[in-house]
Amino acid sequence: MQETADDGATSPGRSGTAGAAQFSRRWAAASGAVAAGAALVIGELLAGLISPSLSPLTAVGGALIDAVPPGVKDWAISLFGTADKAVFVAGMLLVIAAVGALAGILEQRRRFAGAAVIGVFGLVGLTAVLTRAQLTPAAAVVPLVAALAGALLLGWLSRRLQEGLPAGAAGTEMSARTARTAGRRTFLQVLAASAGATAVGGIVAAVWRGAAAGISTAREKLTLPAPSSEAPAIPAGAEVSLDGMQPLVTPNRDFYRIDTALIVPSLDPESWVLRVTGMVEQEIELNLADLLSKSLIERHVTIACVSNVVGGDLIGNARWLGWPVREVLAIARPQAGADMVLSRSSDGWTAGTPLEVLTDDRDALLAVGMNGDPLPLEHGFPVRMIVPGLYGYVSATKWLTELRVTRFADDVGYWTPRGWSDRGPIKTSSRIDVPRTGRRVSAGTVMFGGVAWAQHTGIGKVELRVNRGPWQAARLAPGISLDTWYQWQAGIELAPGQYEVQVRATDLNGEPQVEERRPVAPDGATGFHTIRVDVNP
Ligand SMILES: Nc1nc2c(c(=O)[nH]1)N[C@H]1C(S)=C(S)[C@@H](COP(=O)(O)O)O[C@H]1N2
Ligand SMILES: [Mo]
Repeated sequence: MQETADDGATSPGRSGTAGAAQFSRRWAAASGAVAAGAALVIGELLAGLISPSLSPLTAVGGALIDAVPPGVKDWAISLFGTADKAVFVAGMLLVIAAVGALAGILEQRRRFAGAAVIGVFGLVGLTAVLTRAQLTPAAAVVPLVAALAGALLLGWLSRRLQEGLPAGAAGTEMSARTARTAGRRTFLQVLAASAGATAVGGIVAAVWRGAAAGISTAREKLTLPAPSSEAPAIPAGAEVSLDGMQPLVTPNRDFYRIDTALIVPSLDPESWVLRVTGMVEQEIELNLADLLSKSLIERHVTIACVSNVVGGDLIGNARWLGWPVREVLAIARPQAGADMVLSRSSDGWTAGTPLEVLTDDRDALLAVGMNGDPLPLEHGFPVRMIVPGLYGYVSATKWLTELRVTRFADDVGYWTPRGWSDRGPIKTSSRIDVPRTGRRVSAGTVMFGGVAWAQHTGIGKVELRVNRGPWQAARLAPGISLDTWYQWQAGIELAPGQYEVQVRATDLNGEPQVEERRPVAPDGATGFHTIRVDVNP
């Protein structure tokens, strides 16, 4: 290949120019490959944290696999057997390294040219992510952040490299040479450190993502049995048709996620066991096959987070498939004096649930299914608890591994010593979803809509008031069950002007929700959801 004039050869006649050019091109390519690799690794690690079921690499890989004609796939499988995926991923990594090397060389020629190539690389990742079924906002952020990080690293490496080149060091011949030597040394050190960090990060990402991928595959292969008792049918009219309402049953991918897990636990369904221990006559060990062979029931239950502020969205409604907790406890036979079940997850997180809530007639479940699918990894695969009427922090243990029958006097759940109450019944509450606060609407009959919940008691009525005037009844849609939220709507005549609108729910025992505004700690927020509406003439 011919040396080009602008490649480190800006001072013709200076000795060592050709050598510097070669030094430059080779190390520019290396810088680019390292920067692209770093972007990839950052993307995979970040995805592991905020978007476990969809990373840029798996998205691009998935999109490519979907795009490849079936014949080619069969050919690849016949050629590489079960190693086809490994070969495919290795091929993708080679292409990424080659594109990175090119970006490195371009960046040396013209500042930002290589960064632009890495940007395009990020856009390819983003496009792939946007086409995948598991798409979430977090998943779309990952390729952008990764590409930005890669581009910054490339720019930085490339500037360090420049400082090691003849043109980069001015001054007398001697001092320039010393500066160049120092510059090269710095560059090589920085490059080696980046490459090392990328390699270590890559190994971590590969092991971690590999485990998650294996569990994802196991999850996809799992077929859940049909329930012996189906969820009650959703009554006609339960879902209010008003633009801007949330779906009555929350799709899995839109379901709020709250947990302390930095890394989503990957539990192998093959080796998963649940132990029932503590104050019981009979300790029990149960694997997933045992659990799936029981007669499972399916129920709609609305779960909520104690940290949900008034008007907040840390609440969701799903159809859960599982085995009633009371049945496993009936086999274990709790001893007299026990009043709490401390459920523990694989990562050590715990929740303390009153024993009576797990043994009464409500359908507290060892849940394996969510809206017809096995639990998503981030929602507790393979098994979690779902308890109607209690906040998640005292009941909804994900990645469940142990039920320890004990006493409130002897044990505490994870959040109790951290400023939260040991009991967490969900407080009756309501929310206005339509119109959104601050929204402009037209004068006349303004349509309002939203949800109200009082799990396991049920909602009796929902009312609205305008500018603290008299309460007016909203039309309450039929609920799916006492354990779910109810939708409501109301049309209110409003002349042009600005209004404050509030909502209040009353449960089926006639108990209205608490008016006093209280924060989420220690046992759940109270107060009326209040919105501002601007009515146009
Ligand atoms: N293992 C584990 N389970 C957990 C938690 C947790 O931090 N770790 N958080 C709980 C809390 S506070 C809530 S509100 C619910 C949320 O469940 P979701 O993420 O499926 O919506 O999970 C509960 N189960
Ligand atoms: Mo929560």
